[in-house]
Amino acid sequence: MNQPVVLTVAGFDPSGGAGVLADIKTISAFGCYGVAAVTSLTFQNTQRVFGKHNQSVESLRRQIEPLFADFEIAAIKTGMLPTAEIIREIAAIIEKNRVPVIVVDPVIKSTSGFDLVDDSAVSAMNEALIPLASVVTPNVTEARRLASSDADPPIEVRRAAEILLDRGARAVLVTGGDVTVSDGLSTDLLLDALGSITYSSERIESSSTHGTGCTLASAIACLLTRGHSLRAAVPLAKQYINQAILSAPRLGLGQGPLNHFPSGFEINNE
Ligand code: PXL
Repeated sequence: MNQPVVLTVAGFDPSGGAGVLADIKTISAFGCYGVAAVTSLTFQNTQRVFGKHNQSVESLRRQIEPLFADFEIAAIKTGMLPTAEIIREIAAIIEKNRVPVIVVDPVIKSTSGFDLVDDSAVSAMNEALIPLASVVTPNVTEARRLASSDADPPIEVRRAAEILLDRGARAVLVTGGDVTVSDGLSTDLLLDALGSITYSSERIESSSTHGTGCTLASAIACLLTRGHSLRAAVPLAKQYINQAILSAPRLGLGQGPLNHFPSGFEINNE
């Protein structure tokens, strides 16, 4: 069986809802082989984030170099990259190793509002990593934060996506529901060189949404390595997330984890 190797470079969430554990479960669900490098050890449960202990650039390099020496890495998915130095290191690794698929999930805050990255990470993300991305997957808040300064009035989501595309990303997928103002629908906006397309599905009210961003980005990375176009991958990944929310195990007292192995979700692994 041909199993593409997908590397996630992200934070460690001990409760398993987000970060590398969510990524590895998703990568496994999509029939790929997951390897991981941890950028930060976070201290959290489903209710809140209590803190974090970032890895050094050297620790990150020493996690990743042996993987490139050993495997053909088909895709990299990045998540929580807590410092400018770490972002620049990952960018250098990507430039050196020519990985075909780069999915950048520009994590900034946890759902509960904890700052997962330094302020300096935002400009490093814009300058060093977004130009290398096959696709960037910010939510609406992250898209606005990356594309504009806090001092400015909030910019339109589409404008934010255009700015990120202009910085050199091959595509931008803004997630998070309020791209169009229509009740009961969750709408994502994809912008690439061909133009824009929106994907709407019924919004699911659920408290089991921990790690949906990590999971979506990992699912897209796997589908791209399987030869799907981005425009085909996005609705498939969204369908997977919806199934994962609807069949979530209702664990924990806060924002609970997804079910990363929903039954009835068939992935056509060409
Ligand atoms: O979903 C954002 C996110 C990403 N990565 C890690 C996290 C979180 C949210 O808590 O902990 C490690």
